[in-house]
Amino acid sequence: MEFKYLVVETDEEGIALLRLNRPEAKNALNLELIAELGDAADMLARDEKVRAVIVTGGEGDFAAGGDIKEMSGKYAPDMLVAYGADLSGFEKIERIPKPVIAAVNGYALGGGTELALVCDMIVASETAVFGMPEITLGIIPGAGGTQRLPRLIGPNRAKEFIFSGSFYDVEACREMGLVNKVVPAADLLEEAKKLARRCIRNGAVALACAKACVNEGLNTDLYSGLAYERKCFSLLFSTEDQKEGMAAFKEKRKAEFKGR
Ligand code: DAK
Repeated sequence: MEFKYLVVETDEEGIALLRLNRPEAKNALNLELIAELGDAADMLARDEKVRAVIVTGGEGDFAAGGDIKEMSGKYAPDMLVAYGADLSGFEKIERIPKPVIAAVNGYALGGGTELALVCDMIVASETAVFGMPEITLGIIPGAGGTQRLPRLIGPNRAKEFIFSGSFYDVEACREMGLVNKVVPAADLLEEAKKLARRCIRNGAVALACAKACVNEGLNTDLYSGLAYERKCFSLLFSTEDQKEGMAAFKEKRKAEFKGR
């Protein structure tokens, strides 16, 4: 699949790199780029060779947010139709049934922080800067920031983040629980890959179920979440990977998972 603003490559380990590539605008997320994210997410979700995904801006900025120049002249009806209909790029990334890691360098602002939030884990370089400056533009976060950020770091810290529109360095973000790991910029992609490898040595079906349980559970009450988890837990006993994992334990050897 050809993209205008993305570069997608999968290595021999099955780790796909989804790199935003609009450096002249600090990877600002225009409608076309957001739609491409959705198409890339569909493709990576379906591709059986892909076992984990790293979303990154590469050595440049992660993303400086939604495209302010594209949005500036619009009125509510335009936004309801164009942007309202197209949260899909973000949500499709969130729903890829495989581990998805954001590897963040430079600015991750507004929609950039929101894009990192639809990933399962965030590895950030020492120079990364996060923030939701939408309020300084007279708007609010519109791609999940007011919903996903408080679920991750708690409502009071999220309100400070959103109400102030301030920029935060990685140390502050680590303290508030926004990022999983802070690494030197030169090691960013390798560290993200290491984390991906630690996940994909496990079975793909169990990983997909674990991700679904956490994400579904965050959207529902405890007892519905527990019921969902119990069903997934039980269903995993119909997989070859469960038989292999438990046999390997008994035989004191390393499991060879097939994702079946
Ligand atoms: N939009 C458009 N262009 C941007 C941009 C942005 N968000 N950020 C940077 N650029 C462009 C700059 O205009 C400049 O272009 P030229 O002037 O060279 O043509 C180029 O990138 C380089 O930027 P700067 O010259 O400004 O570079 P600096 O190093 O001086 O500053 C900065 C970097 C990142 C601090 C600064 O550019 C900045 O403050 N950018 C805006 C950050 C921001 O306010 N972000 C929030 C945007 S609102 C939704 C989807 C998405 C969203 C909402 C809904 N749906 C699907 C429903 C998201 C909304 C937002 O994020």
